[in-house]
Amino acid sequence: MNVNMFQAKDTVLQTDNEEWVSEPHEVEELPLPPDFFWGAATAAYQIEGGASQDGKGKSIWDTFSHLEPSRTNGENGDVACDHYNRMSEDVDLMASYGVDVYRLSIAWSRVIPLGGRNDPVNEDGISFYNRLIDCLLARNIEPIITLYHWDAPQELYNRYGAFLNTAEFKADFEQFARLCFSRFGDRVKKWVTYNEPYIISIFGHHSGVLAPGHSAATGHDTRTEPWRVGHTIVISHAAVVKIYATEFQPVQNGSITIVLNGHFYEPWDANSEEHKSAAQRRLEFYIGWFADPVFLGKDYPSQMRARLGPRLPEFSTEEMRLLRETAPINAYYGMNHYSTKFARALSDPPAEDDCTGNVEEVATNNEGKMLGPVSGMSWLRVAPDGFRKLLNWVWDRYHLPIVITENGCPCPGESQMTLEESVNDTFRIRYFGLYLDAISRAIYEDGIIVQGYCAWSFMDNFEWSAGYGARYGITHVEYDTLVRTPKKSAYYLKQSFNERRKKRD
Ligand code: GBH
Repeated sequence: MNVNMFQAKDTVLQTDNEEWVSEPHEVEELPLPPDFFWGAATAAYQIEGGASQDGKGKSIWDTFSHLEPSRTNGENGDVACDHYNRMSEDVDLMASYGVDVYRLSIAWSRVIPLGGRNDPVNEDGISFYNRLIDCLLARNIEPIITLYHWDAPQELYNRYGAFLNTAEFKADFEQFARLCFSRFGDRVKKWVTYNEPYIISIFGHHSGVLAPGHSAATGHDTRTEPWRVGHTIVISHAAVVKIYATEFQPVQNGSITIVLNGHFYEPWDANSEEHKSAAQRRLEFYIGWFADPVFLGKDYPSQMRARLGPRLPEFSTEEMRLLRETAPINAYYGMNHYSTKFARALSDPPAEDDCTGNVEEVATNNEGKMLGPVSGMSWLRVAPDGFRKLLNWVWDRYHLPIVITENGCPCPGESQMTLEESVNDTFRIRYFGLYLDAISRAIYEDGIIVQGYCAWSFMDNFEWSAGYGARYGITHVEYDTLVRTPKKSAYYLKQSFNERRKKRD
């Protein structure tokens, strides 16, 4: 196998020379529907900066990124891309890429500094998002707004443990959502409640890699915390969907849903029933955990009930009714997807705080093969076939239109590159091309409805625990000067979407 097939001749990319399970094909620029929309995504804490500007309160990321010793590579989002002060320049730039949509998130503690339902509203924070929304609409870019992309007001953890107290958190989240719908909903028609509940629950309250950093090592109960957090997310999502549907949708006519992330899982041994069912179980523990209650109005997957027992909260009769009532209101399945892994069944008994269904995630299969070329992140391999299989898995189980709300990668070695090297991002172009071809195949060969696509990310930004080294942007950001420079992939996406959509005119 020729590993250089994935490398551009004009750049030096460090990919490994392992053997891959299925070779990524050449990009074919396959068609997409004429009304397919595309854009780019960001999250408030990763780009805004202005950490305490104009009355913003502290979020758990302000706390977490200032811990000693650092858990974020010695870096923080105090300034980030300074988008808070460079917003209109950024919107001009995205307009020059020809995007249809821009997916952003609202920093809760910017609009309600303390976060609670009886706490004061910060009008300066409201006015920032008003200006941003108006700026987008003036350039014909539709905002897709996520209410919660990981930055809970610190005060809510101080008061009652935030997600760990379902009733209190639900009431505060409802009020925050109401504020956003009532102030912005005249112009914002696409709402997302939560970004990636799995990550909030597991990475925030089990491994502790992300804020608030709860783990066994910090004395937290990792047997139960993630499942309580997940429960709070499911219930408060449904409650906010109901509020939107009853109080706002009739007049504002927008839509609402949730965004779930997930890798696809191939069995570690493709010929073994044990490992095949481990792959299926891993998908249920990752995606079904949230998607079954939210989109089907059903209990958590039965595999989870069987394996987690009393660690997994029960839905009350009333909660079940709320889930059944709100499930059909969700407008589409919001999918964040980056890569595929192998799932390997572990031997029983599982660890007492197991959260995977006793499945190990590995990068190599039983024959020593890898999934595909590695990007700038070791976990993120180029595996467009896995993406197509995940689209099929989600479609078969939930029968909902899908919007890709995040997809992208850093180029191999990009964290060490000069500006000139970084903007010549042929690896990323190839990744986008192959993943867009996979969407085309899913639509035209598998009969799946996919409506739109957001690249992650509009610009390089603060990549959480990895700090500023991991560059996912289609725009390069020089952090010393905060100068933005478009990468080639930005123009590739512009041209590729134009051409792909013409093919079906
Ligand atoms: C998304 O999370 C986020 O929404 C976005 O803010 C972020 O910048 C972007 O992806 C890029 O990371 O333990 O092997 O799964 C994606 C979820 C969680 C995926 C952490 C990678 C670590 C490797 N990510 N995970 S692994």
